[in-house]
Amino acid sequence: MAENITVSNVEYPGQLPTLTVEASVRNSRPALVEGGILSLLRDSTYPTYIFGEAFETTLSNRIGTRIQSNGGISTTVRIYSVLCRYTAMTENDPACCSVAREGRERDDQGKRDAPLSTAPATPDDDRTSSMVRLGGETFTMGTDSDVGFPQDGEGPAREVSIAPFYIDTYAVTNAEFVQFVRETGYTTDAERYGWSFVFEDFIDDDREHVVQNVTEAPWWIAVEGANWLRPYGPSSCVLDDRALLKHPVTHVSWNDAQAYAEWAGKRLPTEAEWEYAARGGRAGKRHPWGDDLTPDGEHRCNIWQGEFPEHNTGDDGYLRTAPVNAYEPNGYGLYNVAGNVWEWCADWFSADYHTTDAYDHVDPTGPDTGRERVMRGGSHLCHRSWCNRYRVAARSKNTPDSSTTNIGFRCVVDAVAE
Ligand SMILES: [Ca+2]
Ligand SMILES: [Ca+2]
Repeated sequence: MAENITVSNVEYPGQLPTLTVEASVRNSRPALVEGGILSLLRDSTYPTYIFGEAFETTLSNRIGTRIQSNGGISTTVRIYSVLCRYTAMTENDPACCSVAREGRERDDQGKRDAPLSTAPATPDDDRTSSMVRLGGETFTMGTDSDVGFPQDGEGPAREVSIAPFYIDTYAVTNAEFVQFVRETGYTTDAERYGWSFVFEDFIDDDREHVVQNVTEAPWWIAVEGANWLRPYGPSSCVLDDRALLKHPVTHVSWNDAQAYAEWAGKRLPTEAEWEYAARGGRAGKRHPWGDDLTPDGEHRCNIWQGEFPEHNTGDDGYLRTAPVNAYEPNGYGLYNVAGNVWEWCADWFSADYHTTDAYDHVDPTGPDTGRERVMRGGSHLCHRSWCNRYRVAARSKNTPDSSTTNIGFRCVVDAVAE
């Protein structure tokens, strides 16, 4: 167990801040630790019962982490990067949707390609056990309605053809992400940076971990130690509440979602695939189930009721995330495409690329480069009065290494043509 930690020699030679830490460990022999800026987690606070013996082994191999210890001492030092700046989105990018991390960009930032194909799946493929086969037709993407945000590029409505594919019935859950991390030892961006954005009402009692508030969007708080496993701060844990395992994973960046998809033999949906699937066959409708937000007074998705951001009445049954199978599915059998969590798409975001000659109306994949990736569907923090982006044509975006309380994802695989 590391004790008496001394931090010195803070340097920035590469994409991650590097510092040297000397930690005296329980048996008094020194261990030298180098890596990203760190915080230390002890065995007693980390759920080693989930990761078992593999945890320490995996730990020392994590990217950006180098642990040298004398005499084979195995410490449970976990290295985080915490000195990062961030800014809220500008007025044109309402920060109610999410908020962007602006840290020291990693070498791969903005350069990682989104795989646009997978090994095609047949109906008996293991990957498709909880997926729906769709596509092979043309649909109307986007909207000409003035209800939305023309500056987001919601329009014009246009005909788009989609090849056959399978899409996850549900968003990826905490339970599935636990399995991914257990098998791969993957470290999320939030863990590398050492913090993530938590909606203010959700922060656990321990306020000492608040790093900074976002002036333009004070309901977003950067919380040290918040990540997919600890969604409300260091004293919360998705493993403490069995019910949470069936909720969508959150605090996952686009990079993290991409890594998960790769591991699962899947990929992130293109924005066109996502919208086609989300519409559930209901052409031109505002929501996946129709134009009325609450048909017959019934809530069909998990968003925000009441005054944002002061008071959420939770009329729809959930103040935070809902289980991935909550509410009625859409016409294609997909759950919670609208609301609950934003869902990352493969495409770079552009408000007008789809209006240019370069845009391909057959399986469009978005511009070749960009700064932010597309998110679709809105989240449990969306409110009618504020940004109304839980509509099926609505679009939003965030930088590929950003993570928050309200962003998750679902995956797709290519389908063998019938
Ligand atoms: Ca709700
Ligand atoms: Ca959703």
